[in-house]
Amino acid sequence: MFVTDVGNGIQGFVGATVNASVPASIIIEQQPQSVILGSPIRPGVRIRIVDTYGNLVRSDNSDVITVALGANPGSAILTGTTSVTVSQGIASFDDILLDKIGTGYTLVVSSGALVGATSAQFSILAKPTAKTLIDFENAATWNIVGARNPTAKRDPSAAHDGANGLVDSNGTDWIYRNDSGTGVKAGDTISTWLRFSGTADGRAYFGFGAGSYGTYSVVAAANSGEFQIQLNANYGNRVLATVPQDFQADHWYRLEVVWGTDGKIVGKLYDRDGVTLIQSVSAVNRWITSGGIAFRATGADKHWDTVTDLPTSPSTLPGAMSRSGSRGVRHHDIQVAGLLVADESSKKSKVQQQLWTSTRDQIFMAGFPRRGF
Ligand SMILES: [Ca+2]
Ligand SMILES: [Ca+2]
Repeated sequence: MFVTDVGNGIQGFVGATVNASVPASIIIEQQPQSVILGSPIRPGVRIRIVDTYGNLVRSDNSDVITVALGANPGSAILTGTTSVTVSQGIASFDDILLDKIGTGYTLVVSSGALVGATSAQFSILAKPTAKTLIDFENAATWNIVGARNPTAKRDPSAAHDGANGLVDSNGTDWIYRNDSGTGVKAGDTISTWLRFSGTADGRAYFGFGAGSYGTYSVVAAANSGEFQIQLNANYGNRVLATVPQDFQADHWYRLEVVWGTDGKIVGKLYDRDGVTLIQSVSAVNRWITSGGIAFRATGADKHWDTVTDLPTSPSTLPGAMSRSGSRGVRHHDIQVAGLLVADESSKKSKVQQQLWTSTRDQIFMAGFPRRGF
């Protein structure tokens, strides 16, 4: 060590062996961090036993450290493993949990005659709550891509919650909304309800991050027995990931998308109870970071209802960044007054002939709905 004798003006290096003395006090090495209600405090609170000179007492394998609440503004109860025996002078509390939200909590660590310590302040934060983006209870304005008219309508037969849901019938039409209040972004968890009506055939596309440039989607592909994540750039089809999965008719499923800020996208298929996980599929892609909600259906009617969005951590998420425009696409987004025109089966073939203007580039025509509601 480098020593200075100030009085005599001498400096120099000397060899020294520092042997820790007896345990004297507890130091909090890893302070408690603010967490969301229900989560244990992570990383775990870590303490060290030091002697009167502040040296770690490595020889201490016996002192039992207890952690308790100090300041308790939320009248919380502390649970988890609150007493830990030190190992080489160190102890960690890895599963302690507070049961109430609050700001300005502190922890106090103690052990017999040792001088204890009080932690820095931390908070228990309210759980973010899922926000309903679309419930199909009221008329809304949708953009239509890929068809002159949408084959979709708002209808009580498709209600999972409330009085109405979306019946999306077979067609090349994608419908999407990206108006205020329907935006989602990387970092969010997005959910919706899906039912194959009558026959589990065709494909049901649930788009997220949708805009004029295209969308991502999770696809319940009953026709091929797959559950997929797709990148629908310009509303084309590119499979990013797929797993085998069969679907039942007249059976509600909940589709969930866990869209990571790192570009990892996990699509989850839950059973009709909304919590039993049936299947999941994941991919990594960073082409879109935010946008709206989209739907498409092929085959028999698909019923959709109740789109919710749960921000993972609202305070830490980056601001919304939308991909704007895209090259080589000549489509217009027509604002439909009201929700959507109803499909009339007799007109399907005629309407479909008016669709794709270019197969190679998948250039789209905008829809011109004749009526809305
Ligand atoms: Ca509804
Ligand atoms: Ca349709």
